[in-house]
Amino acid sequence: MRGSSGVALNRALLVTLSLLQYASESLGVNSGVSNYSFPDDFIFGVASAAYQIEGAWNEGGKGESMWDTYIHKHPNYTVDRSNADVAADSYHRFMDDIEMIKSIGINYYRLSISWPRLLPNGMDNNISQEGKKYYRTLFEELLKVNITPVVTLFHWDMPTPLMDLGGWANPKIVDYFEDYARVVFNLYGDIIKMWTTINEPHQHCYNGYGRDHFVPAIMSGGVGDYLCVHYTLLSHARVYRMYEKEFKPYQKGQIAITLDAFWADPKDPNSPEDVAAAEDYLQMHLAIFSHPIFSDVGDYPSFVRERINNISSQQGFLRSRLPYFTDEEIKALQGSSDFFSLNHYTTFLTTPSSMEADWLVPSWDQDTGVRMEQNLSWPMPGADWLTVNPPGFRKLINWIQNNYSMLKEIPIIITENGMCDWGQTNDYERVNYYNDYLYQLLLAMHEDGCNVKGYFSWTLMDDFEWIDGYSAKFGLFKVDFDSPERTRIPKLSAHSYANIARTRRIDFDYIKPDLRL
Ligand code: GBH
Repeated sequence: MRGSSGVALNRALLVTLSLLQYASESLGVNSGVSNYSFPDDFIFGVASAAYQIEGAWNEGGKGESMWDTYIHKHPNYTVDRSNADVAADSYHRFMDDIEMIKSIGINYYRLSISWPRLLPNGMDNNISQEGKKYYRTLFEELLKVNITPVVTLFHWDMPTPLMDLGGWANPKIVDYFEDYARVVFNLYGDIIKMWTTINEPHQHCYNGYGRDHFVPAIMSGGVGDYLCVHYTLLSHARVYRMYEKEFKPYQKGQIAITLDAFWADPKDPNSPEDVAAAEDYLQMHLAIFSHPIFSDVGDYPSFVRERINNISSQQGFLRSRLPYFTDEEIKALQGSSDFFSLNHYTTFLTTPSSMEADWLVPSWDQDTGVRMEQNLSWPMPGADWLTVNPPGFRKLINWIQNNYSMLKEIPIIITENGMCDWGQTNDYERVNYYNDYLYQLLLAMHEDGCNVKGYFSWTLMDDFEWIDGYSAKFGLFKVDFDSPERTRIPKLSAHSYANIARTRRIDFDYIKPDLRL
């Protein structure tokens, strides 16, 4: 008892100290109200994902997703041995969620449809009536209070029967995803005008197919992960073209793919090798997705193609581990996004490395050849992968804007940005995170001319954070996961984010460090 409260006290002290240090650092740079403002038509939203909040895993005729099946079979998979059977119970409490969004004056909500809740077997011959009704009601209730839903078709909860057939590594998934999307557009396209197809294929393929940090945890490094890359891209293109032909002419919506990227800074900015490593990382992990869609030439970047072909051949493969697109597929992919939907959280430092102890051979990591490190002088408020480095956000947006001339015509929309901590409602660090990241976004827009039209905070409320279970808290609202009601309480950051959306400016002094809820 005594021991553990000592630990708790130490941690509290540490947290307070680092908080004070961070507060003074960031106040030193920014105080008062930002001179730049967000235009009136700039979109401010909040984001969530079905599996992370809905719960009701076996209710209303829902089929299992691969996460349900996998965690039930491997209860120790998540760090806190939790699962998402109930999560924030949003399946039953979505009216509370809507009330929360309304209470902070936000009028865009990015959320996802659970594929197996709508199509219990993943296929279009069996549509769940309850599932169908649930999303209709949810979308209509949002619209009633002037909140525009932005809907993601796939945020990682693959129907188990389709995962059993290989999920995104199975070429037939392109057809099945198209069938699912067509059902969705038919059901909801009359009221939903902003869609994203697939959330963060990079995280999903790299961690889920190439490693075991995400379900399906296949560990097919350098093979299964690239199959996933290939068929998520083709599935996206298929759905984009289908929507364009069958629905867009009268539904008039917009549709994009959601890509994520860390920013990569050279560990030593004076070392040409470190500088090259940062660019290699961005090519191998972001451009592998963005180049086929947003570049003028299309296809995988030649750097990525050559790198993977060469290493494949050195390893004795007669065939490259990275599949090839046909000319027709290259064309279908090019320009297949009405906006650049970007998720961003953090920055890593890069140095070149041909081999790390924990890299599989073959693997995406080994093909990339870059060692990723944390800058320990940046705050790390909650997870070992998330350090706070606001300028990385501006650099990433610039990198994207400058690499793809198409982005002069179509905007970038930030569909996720946020940070995790231990869940305190007095989340002064999150207040600073949003202030500082949004300030860098203002600089990217006003000083660098980047074409950014919207921003969604990740996330509305604490949720099931995949392998981190409920241990990592990202919410603007705290959720009490011990109460049957899953009580939701606003954190300081909910107030300060609301103030930014309302005033269109950042008031760095709006929430004082000594303020307590
Ligand atoms: C996003 O992923 C997701 O879209 C969202 O669902 C998620 O809740 C949110 O961010 C917060 O994580 O390599 O083992 O350390 C961002 C990707 C997912 C990257 C977790 C870091 C840590 C896994 N992040 N990942 S590990």
